Amino acid sequence: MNGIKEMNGISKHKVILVTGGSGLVGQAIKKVSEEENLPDEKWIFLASKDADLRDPEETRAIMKEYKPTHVVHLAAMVGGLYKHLRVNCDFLTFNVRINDNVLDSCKEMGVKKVVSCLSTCIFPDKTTYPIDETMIHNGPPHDSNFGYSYAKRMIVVMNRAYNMQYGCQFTSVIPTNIYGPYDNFSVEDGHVMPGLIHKGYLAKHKNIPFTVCGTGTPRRQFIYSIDLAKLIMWTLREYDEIDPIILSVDKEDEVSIQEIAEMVKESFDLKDEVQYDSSKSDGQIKKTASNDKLRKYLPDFKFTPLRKGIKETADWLEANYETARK
Ligand code: NAP
Ligand code: GFB
Repeated sequence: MNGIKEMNGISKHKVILVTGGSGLVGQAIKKVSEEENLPDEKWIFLASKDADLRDPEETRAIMKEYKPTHVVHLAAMVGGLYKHLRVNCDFLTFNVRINDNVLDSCKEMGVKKVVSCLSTCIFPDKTTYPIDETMIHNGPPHDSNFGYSYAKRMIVVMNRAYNMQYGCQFTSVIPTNIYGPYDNFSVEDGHVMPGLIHKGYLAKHKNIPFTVCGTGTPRRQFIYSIDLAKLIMWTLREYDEIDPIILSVDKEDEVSIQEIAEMVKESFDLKDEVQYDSSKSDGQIKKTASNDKLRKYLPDFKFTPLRKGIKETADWLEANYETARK
């Protein structure tokens, strides 16, 4: 880290600061950037212990410490449907503060480019499908995660305002549901994929019945964290628009929760039937997103097949169970 600080002062290297660098997406970018090992890019990965970005002073201090030329802004209060239903207001207020502090500090520090991370759950709930980038503000988001959604929608507004008044090159990406190594595998607080993979692990190793929450009928698009890392890095290097871009698998690759439950069952070689607890909420029924804009830029990008990504993530959890977030 010290070497990076010194180099920033005297060289033309890009110094790329990743907020939320200890999480699912941050760790995937770390892996890809280490494999690429480009000589003109220095990557710094922050965790919340380095700075609580809800605090303006801590945010300013960490920016001054590293003097990034570029920022990938991932840090956020993140969680699955059932956590959103419990603490919707925290999702709104924490994320509004984090985003305001990060973008304000980036403007103050003259950061050349910022890529912030949104989510396809921010789109209107009552809509036509597939959803595209132009539809963000066309109606209220789903009730279950309205706090998080409005906080994230404001990034789009802020990016535009910072560009209009100050000429800042602040943009954003909109990924679908993400999964992969280093996820939060908490059954109570996490997203569906890490939740089901953890439950698959518990069924295999502790004989606890493999139970899916809800009916299994809602549909989702899933992107593997390593694929998303590559696309975010492309966005940082090549994408020049201020308006957001959806980073998603094709709409034909949308699957039901039941289908992913069966793939998880297969990964752990479970024999018993999957149980469904239909007393639990299904949340949003679907949020099918279009990747047409992405395909215009990168027509040949190959996404990791879902079965392969699930197996790799399940194997990662088996190998790292003691230290994994859960
Ligand atoms: P994650 O694994 O939960 O990681 C969250 C990251 O944010 C961690 O590095 C965490 O630090 C950091 N963080 C949280 N609160 C912070 C605070 N107050 N100050 C500083 N850092 C803080 O999340 P992820 O899944 O990688 O998500 C990355 C981005 O993608 C987020 O913006 C999220 O909204 C978006 N996204 C996620 C999904 C998904 O399915 N996971 C889907 C669409 C969009 P610690 O590790 O120290 O806690
Ligand atoms: O990933 P998830 O929690 O959030 O998925 P969303 C919720 C869907 O998976 C619901 C079903 O249909 C649940 O009934 N499900 C089945 C489970 N079993 C489980 C389980 O064990 N855990 C969980 N969590 N769900 C999120 C937003 O929406 O999308 C976030 O709330 C975020 O803000 C994320 O943006 C990408 O896909 O519904």
